Amino acid sequence: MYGLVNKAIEGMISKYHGENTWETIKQKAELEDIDFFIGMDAYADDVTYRLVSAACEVLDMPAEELLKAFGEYWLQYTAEEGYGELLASAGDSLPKFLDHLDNLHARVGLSFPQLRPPSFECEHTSEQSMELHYQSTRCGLAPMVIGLLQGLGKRFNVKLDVTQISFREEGGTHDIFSIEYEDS
Ligand code: 1MF
Repeated sequence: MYGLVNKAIEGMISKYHGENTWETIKQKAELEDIDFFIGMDAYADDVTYRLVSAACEVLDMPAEELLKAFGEYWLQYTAEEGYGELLASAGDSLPKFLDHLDNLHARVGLSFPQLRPPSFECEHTSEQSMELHYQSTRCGLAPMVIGLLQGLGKRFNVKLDVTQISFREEGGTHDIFSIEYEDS
């Protein structure tokens, strides 16, 4: 994944647990030789997975919880680190944003061809509900999507309820989330 993702993990851990904890985690992930991540460089996915699993061990947190927190953090982080306009251009409401996510990734992918964007497809079931189909080349990131959705709820000031109704891990073709939302 692009280094931006690893930088965001570093940002979240340093902010909430301090620099020393970050150094411990980096060492546990056997990444001590990397002085810093470069946002626009593509890294092996393995680097990110190792960081997540080392962080879970050091912080004594289940991976789902850490990934959820990271999903929420990602929106804040990218908004502040130069992608504010990109996010703003995807839409000014939860359903619009989700409808335009593939388009957002396509735009990033034009400049950064090593992007392996996930795909999000909305099936709008009412004014305030949808089923969201998430397809990714990567495994295990559904909890991060739940965090991303919670983060979008905060961004648009919308209360939402997310339930995962299909699990790729359990033999589903892909992950599906049922989302109910309400303007605040
Ligand atoms: O392949 C990748 O490197 C990659 C990196 C980040 C693919 C996707 C993403 C973003 N995505 C991460 C979780 C899903 C991963 C997967 O299933 O394979 C989050 C998608 C998302 C969902 C809901 C709401 C917002 C979301 O993201 C918005 C977004 C998406 C991409 C970027 C920024 C915001 C982005 C911008 C620049 C990038 C890489 C990603 O690369 C750079 C970095 C620095 C300088 C130049 C290019």
